[in-house]
Amino acid sequence: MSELLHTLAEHVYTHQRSAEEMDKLTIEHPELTVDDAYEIQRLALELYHKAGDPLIGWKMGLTSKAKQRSVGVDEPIFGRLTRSMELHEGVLPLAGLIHPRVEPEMAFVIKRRLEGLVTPRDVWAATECVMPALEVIDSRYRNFSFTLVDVVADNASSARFLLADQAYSPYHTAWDEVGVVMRQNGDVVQTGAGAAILGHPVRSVVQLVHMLSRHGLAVEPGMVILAGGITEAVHVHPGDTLEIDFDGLGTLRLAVTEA
Ligand code: OOG
Ligand code: MG
Repeated sequence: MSELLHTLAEHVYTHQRSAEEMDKLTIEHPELTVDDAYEIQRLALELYHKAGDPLIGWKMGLTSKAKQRSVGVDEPIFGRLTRSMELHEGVLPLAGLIHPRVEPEMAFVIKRRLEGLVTPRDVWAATECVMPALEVIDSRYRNFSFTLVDVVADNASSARFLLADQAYSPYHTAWDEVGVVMRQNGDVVQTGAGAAILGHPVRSVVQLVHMLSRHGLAVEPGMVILAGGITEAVHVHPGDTLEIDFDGLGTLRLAVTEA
């Protein structure tokens, strides 16, 4: 089994790097479990690490019922963020991506190690700041279609992310009540509120830490956590401009370019 998981991890890594679509792993390997899928995710990320692209954080995915329904999966998942996934300006070159989608997120930056059965107050005490953010997801599976096992093995569709320049104290506002409006080329395409993330984004961080603990993992100081999409993700095309307005907290802009 462990040899198969290594082989599949290399397969997934190759497609993540080449941006070529692949078939669902579960077509050929229906026997794979969710734990196998997290092991494939871990092994693929070892390959990123060997290529000089270290882990800098974690993401939660499928944290709202709407998102779970839209992809046909009924539980939250976690993925790994590496250094090369972070955008440092509001420009998204499509080179290296297959069929990207963009979604509004909230990011937590953690200053103290978090592990085990933490509570929301442990998370607040360990949070340096919270920032508006966006995530670019890009499933490596044909037609963006997958099962729970497939999407976990493909690192929860992680591709790119952008954090706002402005960081806020965790106590700055009620994060669940922050309204978000996403415009694409001037048209409103999605609206939502922080509460879409498991009722309150802090709950997503709590759940992440619980899930990591089951795998013997922890959130280390300095790491960034994307708490989950606040709305459905929208397809983007070359020439698009996206504006994501976080009520009272600023606007994130993204220009989509060919290369
Ligand atoms: C899985 C990743 C979802 C989120 O925030 O819900 C995600 C997918 O829909 O491809 O990043
Ligand atoms: Mg996301």
